Amino acid sequence: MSLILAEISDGIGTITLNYEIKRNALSEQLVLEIAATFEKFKAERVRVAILRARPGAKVWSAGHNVAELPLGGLDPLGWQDPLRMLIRDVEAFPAPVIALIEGGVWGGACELVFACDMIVATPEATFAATPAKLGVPYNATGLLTFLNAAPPHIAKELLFTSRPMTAARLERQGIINHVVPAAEITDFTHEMAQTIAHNSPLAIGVMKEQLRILAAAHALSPADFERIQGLRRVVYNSRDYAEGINAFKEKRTPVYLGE
Ligand code: YXS
Repeated sequence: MSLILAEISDGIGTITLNYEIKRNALSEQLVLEIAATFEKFKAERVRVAILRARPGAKVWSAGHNVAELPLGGLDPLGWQDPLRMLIRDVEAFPAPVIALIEGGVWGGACELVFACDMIVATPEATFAATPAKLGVPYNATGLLTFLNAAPPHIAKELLFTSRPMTAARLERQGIINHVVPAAEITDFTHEMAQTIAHNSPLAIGVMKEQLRILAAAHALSPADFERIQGLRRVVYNSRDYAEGINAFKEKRTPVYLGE
């Protein structure tokens, strides 16, 4: 059974997350299906991609599939992790990706939405970044996504509190492009996509890639790289990391001891 729906119409490709039973958790299978769809969209020279959940969704995505977060001293967000692959796919897709948001966006899905080129959300949509709640040592490129999308104090409030933020608050911060009522959001987003689709796809694709390169242009010394890896290893080898994952699986509140 496919975990997404995909369609192309008038040069606009739409991917609909369709894994409601697990609240559109970003499992490896779902991520691979999105990646394959992006390849199909590329072959069909799609000019805009829209990433959405089913209309009326209460949860847009519950984030990384917690059941796929490794224990036993493995990096939970390494290069080959499905969420990391999905973020890179969105950033590398040669046309704008618009996130159409209804419902709650959680954890790694919050980063996924922030990595999209534009965000259109309903007033009821909420956004929560959850590494702190789960005890996960988020990775450097993931944190850079937050830092490139949000003012540092807002990024830190999202990351340190794990509390959902409203679409209105994020729109005031310039993170969300438009807040649109649910009844109008599909047409609104398609109208914006059609405007883009009538412009030069070459110019847009090259500007998108330049903006990606510029946003990622940070000098990091080998010593800094090794320090980051060492700091993260302490966390994913910690009792707290295992506690966060196990508490989620046991549907209880985690107790963090800072070790
Ligand atoms: O118990 P069953 O088998 O029915 O499955 C339940 C949930 O276990 C499952 N599910 C998930 N499975 C894997 N990974 C997930 N992230 C996940 N979220 C949910 O889906 C079934 C229905 O869930 P339920 O009963 O809780 O639905 P609900 O409608 O009452 O509540 C919806 C949510 C989204 C509020 C609730 O499911 C929830 O709080 N989910 C976890 C949100 C979250 O903390 N996500 C962060 C995942 S970790 C991540 O993204 C990064 C690694 S990080 O943390 O670093 O950002």
